[in-house]
Amino acid sequence: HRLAENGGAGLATARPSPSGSGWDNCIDYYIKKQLRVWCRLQNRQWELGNIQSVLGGKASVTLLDGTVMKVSTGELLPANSEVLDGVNNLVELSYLNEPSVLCNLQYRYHRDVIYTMAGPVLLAINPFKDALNSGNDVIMAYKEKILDSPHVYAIADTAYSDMMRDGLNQSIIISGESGAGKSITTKLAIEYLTEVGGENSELASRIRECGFILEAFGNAKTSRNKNSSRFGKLIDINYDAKGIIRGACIHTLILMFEQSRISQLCRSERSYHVFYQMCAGSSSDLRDKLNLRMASEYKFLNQSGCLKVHDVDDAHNFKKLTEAMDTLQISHEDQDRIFILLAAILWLGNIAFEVTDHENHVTVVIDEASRSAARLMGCKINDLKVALSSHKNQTLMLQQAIDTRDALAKFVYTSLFSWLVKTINISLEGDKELTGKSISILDTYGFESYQKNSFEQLLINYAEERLHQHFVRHLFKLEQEEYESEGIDWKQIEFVDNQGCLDLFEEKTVGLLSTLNEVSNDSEATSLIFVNKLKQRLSSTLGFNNEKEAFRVHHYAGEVQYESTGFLEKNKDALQSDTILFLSSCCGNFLSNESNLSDLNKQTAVTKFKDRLFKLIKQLENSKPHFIQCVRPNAKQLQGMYEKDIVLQQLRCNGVFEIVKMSKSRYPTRMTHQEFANRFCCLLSDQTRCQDSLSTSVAILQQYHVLPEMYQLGFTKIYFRADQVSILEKLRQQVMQGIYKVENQFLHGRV
Ligand code: AOV
Repeated sequence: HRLAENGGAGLATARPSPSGSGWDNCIDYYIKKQLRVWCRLQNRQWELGNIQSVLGGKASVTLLDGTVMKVSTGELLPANSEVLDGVNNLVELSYLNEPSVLCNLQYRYHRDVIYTMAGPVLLAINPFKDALNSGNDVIMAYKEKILDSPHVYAIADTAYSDMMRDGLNQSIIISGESGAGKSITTKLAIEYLTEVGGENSELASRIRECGFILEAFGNAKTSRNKNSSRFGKLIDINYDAKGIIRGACIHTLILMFEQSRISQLCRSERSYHVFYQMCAGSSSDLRDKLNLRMASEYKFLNQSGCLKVHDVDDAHNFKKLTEAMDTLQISHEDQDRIFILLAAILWLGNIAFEVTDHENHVTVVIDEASRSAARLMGCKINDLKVALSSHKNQTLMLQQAIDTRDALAKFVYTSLFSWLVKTINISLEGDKELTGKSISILDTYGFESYQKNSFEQLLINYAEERLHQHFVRHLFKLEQEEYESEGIDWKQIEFVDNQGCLDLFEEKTVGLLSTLNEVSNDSEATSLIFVNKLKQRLSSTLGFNNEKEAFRVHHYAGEVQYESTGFLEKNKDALQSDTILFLSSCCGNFLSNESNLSDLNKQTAVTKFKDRLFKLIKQLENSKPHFIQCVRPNAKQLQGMYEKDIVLQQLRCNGVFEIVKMSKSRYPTRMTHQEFANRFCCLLSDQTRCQDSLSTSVAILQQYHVLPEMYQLGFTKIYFRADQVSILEKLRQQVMQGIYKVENQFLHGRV
């Protein structure tokens, strides 16, 4: 019963390898055996080759295509042997240098294998073409363990099995840049988790369908992704003790900061999908009821010069949307109310103002737009006119009136979105009494860095920093701290900790967010005052660009420059009191009773956002995490194109190399002495059993010849290398089934 014949993780290969002193000790060996090396050429690209000879620090290398190059030995790195080409887990590579890792991923990618493990983390490289390896048959293959290669399904299966085995909540955290594939990956995870927890097929299909509704209202075409989520979401799927789905709940990091998309679009971007779907796909009845026009006739939609997305059929998607709403049991009456408000928003955008005096004071033009908006919102045209053109009995000036109109439209949309999430959650609630543990899936926004970055990007990237800290904490900090406290012999692995950047944001009085809040509270303040205050307080950590009133933050994923214009207004996020009064007078829709209108203006956008984020992180802390990192293989969203520099930059930022290094030397399975002894004492004969759990554990390990390098005994726990315990588990099963007999052994019903 000798265990660990697979060599285990972390064993050194027999061949000598270049170390700190360079190639001196082993170059002859590489020449003699004709082992492959990586050779960096003048264009900085790495190519495979064989060393022919070395003279005075210069090596002569034959590349694969037969060319011979002379390069300094400093430009050579050891390459893995051919048998390791395209391994499933990067941990299996003997050499973990950058060209080896990049090449392994590329080898797989070009064979349509988009998933690879980096230790415990799944890497998913966006194929930008139809997912080849998904669907019911593949799900079944993973469920029945016929397939076990890296896949989202495999991760979901592990989460589900861990939940069933340990009775603990689990989470699947999906990260990656914008457009890297997070939302598609989330869909696949949900597909799997609803399938394994089957039986309740009605609920399962609701959980799957609600994604489509949320996408319609929360996703838009951006310059990086034609279906970009503009909100973060956490979906909990709740199971009973038997593992059957009993309900689900969606938590959103709401759109409150991407409200600007309702009234202002960047060139070639679009507003939320649902507007275009409604304009393209409504029945003639509905069109009449809403006085609906084509998307091209609405200012909120036509200003960006982009109304259609290649390969997207908005009319067809409108049909899918209403079907999904039916599945979620959103009544036709409520559906109508939703479309009425959406149409009201579009007509609001077309409302024009007329300047009435030389001081630029305005009045609302009474035309089709204002009449339609008033009718759809259920108010008198005169009330709308007053709400949009005056404040505290003073007539507004043009820009103020436009701002008021846009704020109203944004508020209506945000309220609608919140109402929708609440309604969906009621439909997914299921059977609360039967609910035991849950698996939460987190789909975030993804780090964003554009030529011009604003308030929205600052909040998105702040959330990404928080989540990255969660990742770092679980994969590096907690584990290394535990080894230390358990007295395990362990060499610390260096990693980049982003705590410093988080402190920059979160510092109580002088941090970036508090400074923004402080300045926003001052009604006289300007963005220049804000940037100057940042200069006073944070000049050692931030960079500045005076021309653009901009500041630069050094994020874990790269440096981003934020232009501060509009920051204060967006943070105040305030509706004028007159607008609030007006909203409470609207009838026939659910705006007036939706939010507690009087509470609206008490908090800044930053404070609300941070609150939500902290709640979300707290929930994640309460679960066992499984991580998936999505990777964008090129910047052009093209299939088959693998740009090494772009991939490398993402792998570096996410600490993939350190994770693999850590996994090579870590002990993934751990049990307390007591747990181990109780579980496996059935493998000992009566004579060899001991009194205390530590001695029993040691007796088991010795009797079954577990190699000393395969485990370590800590003060309270035993730590194992990968796969060691599963071999003992198999034996234990055989004992339980009577296939294998331990000499003189009696079970005593103890196991
Ligand atoms: P994201 O969630 O990471 O972006 P998506 O999941 O929306 O990215 O993916 C972007 C696009 O890449 C999708 O619309 C698909 O065309 C394609 N894609 C991604 N993953 C796959 C896959 N596994 N199989 C096939 N195609 C895929 V953002 O929401 O912008 O952060 O805010």
